[in-house]
Amino acid sequence: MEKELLIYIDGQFYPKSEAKISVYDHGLLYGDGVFEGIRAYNGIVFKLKEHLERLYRSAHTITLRIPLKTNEMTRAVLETLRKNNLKDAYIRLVVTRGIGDLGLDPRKCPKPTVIIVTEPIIQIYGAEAKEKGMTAIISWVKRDSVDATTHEIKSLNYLNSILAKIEANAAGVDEAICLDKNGFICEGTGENIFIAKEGKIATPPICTGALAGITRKRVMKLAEDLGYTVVERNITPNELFNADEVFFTGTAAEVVPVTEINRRVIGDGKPGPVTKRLMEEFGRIVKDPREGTPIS
Ligand code: PXG
Repeated sequence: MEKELLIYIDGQFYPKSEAKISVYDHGLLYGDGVFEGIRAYNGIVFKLKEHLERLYRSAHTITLRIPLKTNEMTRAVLETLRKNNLKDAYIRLVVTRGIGDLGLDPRKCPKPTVIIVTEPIIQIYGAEAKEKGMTAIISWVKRDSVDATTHEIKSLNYLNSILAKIEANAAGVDEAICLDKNGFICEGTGENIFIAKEGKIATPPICTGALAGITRKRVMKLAEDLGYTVVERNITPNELFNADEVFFTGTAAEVVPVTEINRRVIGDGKPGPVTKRLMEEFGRIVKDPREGTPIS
């Protein structure tokens, strides 16, 4: 039998089949916790520092005191990867409020639960999506406005995104795009969104309730370095339908073209030159040791 993956829970390692937490954990009972989805490429954890900074910011806002200092958390992540002999991996780091009673008062939860799951990369967005582009709908599910359930905080409350994903599934398309309360474009269910029009790139601001994506930030910088103009501004559905190109960015998605939205063809229906260039360059960046933290 193949050796089971080991999961880190509160400083101990457990085989995947035995990695369990209490039903009284407020992460389960109330979605009271924060998380990060991180990736390692070729022995380098891409933007680990930035992911940990965001994790601690999310935790700070919900007054969750993570029991490890950032350098200890870094070590725990790297140790989990080493124990599992992973060089290319998906890393899920979860910190919950911990075990309490059935009431929602976080003061009843003295000790946060820290979980680190690492797995080999499964191609979530396969080669086909990258070559042909993804299909999407704008869903009726509006992104929660800026509060603890928006993605401004990367919390364990993902129902907003999950509802939108259900709509995408029902419509038989790959992904859903959420609007903000004013009807402007916000983001995908687990990706940020960009448009390119006449060589200029735009992406919605974080105040629409979008996550301050780490891939988003890196791709904005990359595009600027390549000579493109990049602006954060409100984008309407009409502009999205009429963009030359639309693409998503995210840890799982990397850079991926969107070629059809609500049955409207985007541009000429094929991944465009700006998207292709960014996909290519981003593929190089993730393997650059300067962009992350080495596992060993
Ligand atoms: N928006 C939302 C709501 C997200 O959850 C992103 C944007 C992209 O952010 P990053 O920092 O990854 O560039 C996310 C990230 C998954 C999965 O399994 C989702 C995310 C990350 C990793 C995996 O669907 N969300």
